[in-house]
Amino acid sequence: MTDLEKRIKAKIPGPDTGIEIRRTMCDICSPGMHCGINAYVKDGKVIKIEGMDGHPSNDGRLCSKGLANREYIYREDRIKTPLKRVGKRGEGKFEPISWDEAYAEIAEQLNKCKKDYGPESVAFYSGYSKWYRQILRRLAYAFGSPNYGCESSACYTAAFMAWKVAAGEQADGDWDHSDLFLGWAFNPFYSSYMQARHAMELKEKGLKFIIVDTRRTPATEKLADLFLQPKSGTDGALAHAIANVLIERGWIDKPYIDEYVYGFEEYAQYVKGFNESNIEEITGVPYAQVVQAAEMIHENPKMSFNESSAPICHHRNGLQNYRAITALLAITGNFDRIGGQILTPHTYMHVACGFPTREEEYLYETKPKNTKLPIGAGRFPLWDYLEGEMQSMDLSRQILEGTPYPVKGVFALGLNVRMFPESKKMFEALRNLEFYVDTDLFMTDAAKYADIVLPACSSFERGEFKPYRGGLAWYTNSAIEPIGEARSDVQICTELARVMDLPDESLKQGYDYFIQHYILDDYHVKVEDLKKVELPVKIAEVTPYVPMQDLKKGLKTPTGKFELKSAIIEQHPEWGLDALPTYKEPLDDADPEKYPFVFTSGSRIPNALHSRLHKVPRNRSLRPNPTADMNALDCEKIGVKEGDKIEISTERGAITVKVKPTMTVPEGLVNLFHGYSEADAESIMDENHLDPYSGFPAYRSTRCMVRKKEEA
Ligand SMILES: Nc1nc2c(c(=O)[nH]1)N[C@H]1C(S)=C(S)[C@@H](COP(=O)(O)OP(=O)(O)OC[C@H]3O[C@@H](n4cnc5c(=O)[nH]c(N)nc54)[C@H](O)[C@@H]3O)O[C@H]1N2
Ligand SMILES: Nc1nc2c(c(=O)[nH]1)N[C@H]1C(S)=C(S)[C@@H](COP(=O)(O)OP(=O)(O)OC[C@H]3O[C@@H](n4cnc5c(=O)[nH]c(N)nc54)[C@H](O)[C@@H]3O)O[C@H]1N2
Ligand SMILES: [Mo]
Repeated sequence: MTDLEKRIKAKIPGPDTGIEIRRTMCDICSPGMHCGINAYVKDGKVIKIEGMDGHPSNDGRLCSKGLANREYIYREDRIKTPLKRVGKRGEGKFEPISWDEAYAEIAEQLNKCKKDYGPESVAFYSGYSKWYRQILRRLAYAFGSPNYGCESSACYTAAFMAWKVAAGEQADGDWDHSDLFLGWAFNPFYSSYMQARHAMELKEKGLKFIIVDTRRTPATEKLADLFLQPKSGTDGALAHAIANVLIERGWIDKPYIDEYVYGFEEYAQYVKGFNESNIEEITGVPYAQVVQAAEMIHENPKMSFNESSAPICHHRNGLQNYRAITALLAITGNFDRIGGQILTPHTYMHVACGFPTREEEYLYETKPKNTKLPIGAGRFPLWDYLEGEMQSMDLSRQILEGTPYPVKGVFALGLNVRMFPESKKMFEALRNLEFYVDTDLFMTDAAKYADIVLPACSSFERGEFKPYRGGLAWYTNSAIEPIGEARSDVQICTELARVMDLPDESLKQGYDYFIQHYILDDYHVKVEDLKKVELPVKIAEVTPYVPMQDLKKGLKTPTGKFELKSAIIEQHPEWGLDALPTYKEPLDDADPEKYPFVFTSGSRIPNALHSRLHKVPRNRSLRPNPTADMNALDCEKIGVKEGDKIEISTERGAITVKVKPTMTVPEGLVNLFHGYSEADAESIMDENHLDPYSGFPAYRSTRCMVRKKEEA
């Protein structure tokens, strides 16, 4: 080997080796992360990746998902050209067409839906990807449809709504200054490793932890000073019982409550119902531990709480349970105080970057007026009142039933059918559409139902504006040319807006126009200049936090106070919702004799992200089969050992997976990750097992039966 060959083999960058380091970003998980990546590129191909040193998210590190990027972007089933369906829906038979043909067909068919049934008959949907959402929303509104909606119908928004009900805005934990961290459904070792590191550092410095989880996890083992293990979806009752002890013993901040909290007397009366006589039966948590939690809260006055964008709210009583937990902060005076929970207006994509933007203006200024209500608004009035977008959990029902009005077209970016409970209903709905476009990197089962499939490019093949906490901003550049004819989602939406000549000049100007004029103008930063910086740069000073300022000024709630009793709900008795954070039983109404186990699905695993990485060989090899965790004693009872197959059945259907006997889940619980096409957790859930407050699906609490599946 020559010296040069050796250098190429070692992937050493330089003009002689032809290897260049380009800076890009991992877009596989959520906007709260988005780690920096050095992509080593040779001859237009990424040959190596590593975490970017000095990047505010990851500073040189990458997780098992981030490290998958190279295999992910080069997955064999990447869609390379626009496609037109030639077979039956779902069959997967397509022929390539040009972009011009695709746009022309989409324009014609969407306009036909509009003409025949009205603009609201077309829904604009986005799956988990987020970076283009402002543009997709504008596209929907420019078309005249109120039906913009997304995966956030099942993620984060319910927690956001709980905060809006209580405090008018989202509040984040100031855990750097807390004495006690209430890690309620807190699994950062698997769901966000940077938070796990941070938690471990704070633990070293003396921060105390209460961890509340249905399972044993690294957090319960490494962080918890007290571990409470409630039954799925009983969190509200548990929080009320803790509150009751705090109130009975006078361990609350009465002057603070008198001044800044609304509805305390009624709330205090209500939580009396959760006590020594019933709490263990409802939640499975011994009363002594409830008292211990209250004692810890009393002894460690500054307390904050994690955000929890998913598990607390993935129950039919989820939003109320979330409110019950936030109430603990209010009664102990830990809202709008140092070391407690602090209002953090989310300045961009719900991430608190520390600088105000005009994102909201861009999102809502063109929302059509005098149209029909968005999908789901009638069924989930609080959702509609607070969010005003489509509650996507009602989409398949409305397509199939046509009430209150017909929905005949769907324009989707990254639709995953296996995100919708009773997923076969969504497949059926897609089959019944008059026109359906899906845009994805891969030929998914959802894409196979589409009339037109468009190829989207990955974060390596395009640029993206990206702010980070601390007033930082970044704009990535593409590291490689798009694979095949793939285009970026924002390019697709804006080109379509131009082809259709929709009445929105800002939208037609494109993504950079939005970033420049609505996000950066106030900071005198130019998009072109931002594109030239290597690492995120500070564009704005973050205003220092002033304790109690928001409370003194008055919160954005009807009473201006922290509302234990929601004035919004009180003012709308016709909604049939409770103004107090009342507790209701989470499980569905199936016969407990016939379905003695509880099926919970979703708890994050390190190597997978929803449906995205199950087909990436390296990640798949870490967990080759969809596998359900069951308590070892339960396994003994039903006569299965590690690797045996079990059938999990509910009133909606059955799936077969391998079993993993473990002590991490309690007796009675069956835990399975989701997103697998061959073992679709959603297929055995009920599409109507939803939270009436938020519309969120109860992914984590369905009664089920389990039996050994004999090999055929
Ligand atoms: N059982 C169960 N189900 C759950 C959950 C649970 O806990 N349990 N969690 C819920 C939560 S919190 C969430 S956030 C959702 C996840 O929501 P999903 O939308 O199901 O998420 P993904 O499977 O990651 O991605 C959807 C699609 O987007 C495609 N995609 C990726 N990048 C791009 C892109 O840049 N452009 C386009 N157009 N497409 C792209 C992917 O290939 C994929 O097909 O799942 C929910 N589903
Ligand atoms: N590796 C990986 N990371 C991810 C994702 C992924 O798919 N894979 N998804 C991303 C997304 S979209 C989201 S929303 C976040 C979610 O991030 P997390 O909220 O951390 O997600 P989970 O691990 O599902 O749930 C956290 C913990 O809640 C527990 N839990 C489940 N049900 C209950 C309950 O009823 N009560 C209580 N008290 N605890 C319960 C689970 O056992 C789990 O340990 O993760 C993000 N990060
Ligand atoms: Mo999520």
